[in-house]
Amino acid sequence: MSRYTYDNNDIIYALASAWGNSPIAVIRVSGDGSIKKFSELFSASETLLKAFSHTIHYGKIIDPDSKEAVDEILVAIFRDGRSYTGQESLEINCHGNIIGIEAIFKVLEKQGFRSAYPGEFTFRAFMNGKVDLTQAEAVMEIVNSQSEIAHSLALKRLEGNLFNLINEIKIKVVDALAVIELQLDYEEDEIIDETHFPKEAIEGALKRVESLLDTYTIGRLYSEGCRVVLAGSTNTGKSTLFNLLLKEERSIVSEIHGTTRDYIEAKTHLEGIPISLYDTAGLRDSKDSIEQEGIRRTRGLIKESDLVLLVVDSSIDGYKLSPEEQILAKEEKTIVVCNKTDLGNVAVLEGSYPLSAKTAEGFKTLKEEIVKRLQKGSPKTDGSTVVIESARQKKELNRACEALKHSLEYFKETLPLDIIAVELNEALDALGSLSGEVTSEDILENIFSNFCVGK
Ligand SMILES: Nc1nc2c(ncn2[C@@H]2O[C@H](COP(=O)(O)OP(=O)(O)OP(=O)(O)O)[C@@H](O)[C@H]2O)c(=O)[nH]1
Ligand SMILES: [Mg+2]
Repeated sequence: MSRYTYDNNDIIYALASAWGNSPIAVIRVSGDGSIKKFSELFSASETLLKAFSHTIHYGKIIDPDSKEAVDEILVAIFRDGRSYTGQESLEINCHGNIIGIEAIFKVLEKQGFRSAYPGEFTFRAFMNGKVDLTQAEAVMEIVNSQSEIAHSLALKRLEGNLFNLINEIKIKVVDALAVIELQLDYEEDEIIDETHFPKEAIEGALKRVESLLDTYTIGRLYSEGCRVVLAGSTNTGKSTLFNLLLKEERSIVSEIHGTTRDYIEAKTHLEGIPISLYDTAGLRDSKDSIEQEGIRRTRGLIKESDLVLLVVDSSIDGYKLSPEEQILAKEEKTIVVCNKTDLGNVAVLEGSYPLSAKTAEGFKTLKEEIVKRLQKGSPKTDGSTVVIESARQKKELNRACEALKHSLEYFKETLPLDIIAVELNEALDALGSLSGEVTSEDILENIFSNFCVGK
């Protein structure tokens, strides 16, 4: 493996809790013989050696050189085959002080334990058949999830829902392939007739693959979130709306044009969608070089955004969009917000959303529109559906989808059966890669090296 060499024979350790001071920290240890080796460092070594799996024991970690106690700990024992990794494992509950944790690490190193690489515990779990690849990926997604819905979607994958669904699809393809191969054994012309062709099974598999593919945008949206930029001329109320969306006074608001000169980023959620929200420098011709730079950055942010809220001051008599605003307003990802409607005499532009960022009138409708636009017509989810999230899963599903479609086309074109069988095998291979049954080492390493250490 190019980046890390995961050697499953080593005894590995890592801090499983966050790196920092806390009341309690958890250090994970995994590897064959780890209980015996650890017992040599533990004050109650005999107890540990005889301990049943899933029991917890109090004692002290002793430095083998100085014979001094390093910390008072509770250690949980997991016997071979009954742990997260599938190997003999330990979980050390120690005091959550960095200096103390490092002292324990030193003692573990002296005993020949090795610091784990990112994702190495889950890699071992995968290699020992404790989880399939979709579940391993879900572990990382759970750790990293930024919203309740993202967390719940990943949890469903960890429970094996995606794996089960993939298996159901695979069964259909295997059934179809069996029929084809049987024909291949007996038919001389190698062309199958309508009555014998397993069209229903293939179509059923294809339908499921397609609907799973449809969930990608939504899975991505909830796991990665999106970028929403507030833009427009100066003094239109961008910072006021920014604060309203955040429910806090983050950005400076004033009647002076050009108050916001550099952009401000903040994280928030709308209906479970993680959002990076940007308040930006108002767009205008400016001679001030700092403001010019701010405006240049605004334009950069607009380019990279998923959604732009173009804020317009609708209280100005005869208000007209600048040429730059006109172009922006026409973009698909733009919502035009006509702000300051509380001032009366408003000129609300066609297709725009009227708002008073001051009184919050129109805010609910605007928020609903933002969510709708971000979801882009993807199927709604409350976190209970099975969705795919990773680009890798999408790629494999696409491969399966193409192969299934080809098999149906080739049948229509009355191509020989062995060509159809090749496509069905290709679909099976893609589905197998998805769950990790037939995945190359490079891909595995890529997936697991993106994990955090300790998982
Ligand atoms: N009456 C009224 N005043 C508003 C509203 N929204 C913002 N304002 C006022 O308009 C002025 C400008 O608001 P900001 O939020 O600072 O505007 P901005 O677009 O961020 O301005 P720049 O940072 O200069 O580009 C402030 O005095 C706000 O109190 C609104 O809905 N109604
Ligand atoms: Mg501002």
